[in-house]
Amino acid sequence: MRKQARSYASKEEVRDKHRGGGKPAPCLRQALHEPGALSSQGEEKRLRNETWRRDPQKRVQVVVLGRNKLLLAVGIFLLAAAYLLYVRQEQAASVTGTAAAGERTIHMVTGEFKSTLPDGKEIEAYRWDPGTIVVRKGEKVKLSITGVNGASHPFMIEGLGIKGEVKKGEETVVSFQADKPGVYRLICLTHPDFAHSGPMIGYIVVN
Ligand SMILES: [Cu+2]
Repeated sequence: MRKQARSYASKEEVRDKHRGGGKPAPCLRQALHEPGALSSQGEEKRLRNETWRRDPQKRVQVVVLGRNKLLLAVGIFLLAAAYLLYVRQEQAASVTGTAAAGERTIHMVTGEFKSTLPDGKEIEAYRWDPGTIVVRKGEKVKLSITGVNGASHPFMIEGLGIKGEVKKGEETVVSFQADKPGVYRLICLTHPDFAHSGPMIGYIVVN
């Protein structure tokens, strides 16, 4: 009997299991009825929606970043192009300057050589620097001379009928056009030779 009863009881247990009276498997419970499972599904949906909603913003951000970088790149490119253009124009200007087209400016300064002899005597010579310039026949030349050494240098350019004066710290500009080839002397009237702290003579070679 005890064996039968035990057997019956075990049958009941089996029937209960078949009716679904027992606790359902955790995985099934989770999938169908567990609020946690639903909320996790909802969470997933919500996250997905949020991602979709956020995505266009991200795309906009990416586009904005891309546009900024593009503008930066374009800006850098334009700056580089402008610089190259400027350099090329400068080079072209200096080339045409030597090609006798337009007026060419030549810069010059007044300089001074100074030395002390063994007996303590000081000697000096004022100079035009550069001492020699070369121009073409018929070329329009603008000679700009700035006074560095010496208070005053009154000068003349032989054969061109030009006279002027260069003072310390000041710029003197003379324009000329030599139609005859030759060597024209730029002479400081105060320092024309060694006896007068010179020779402060420059040479304008016209080819
Ligand atoms: Cu002089």
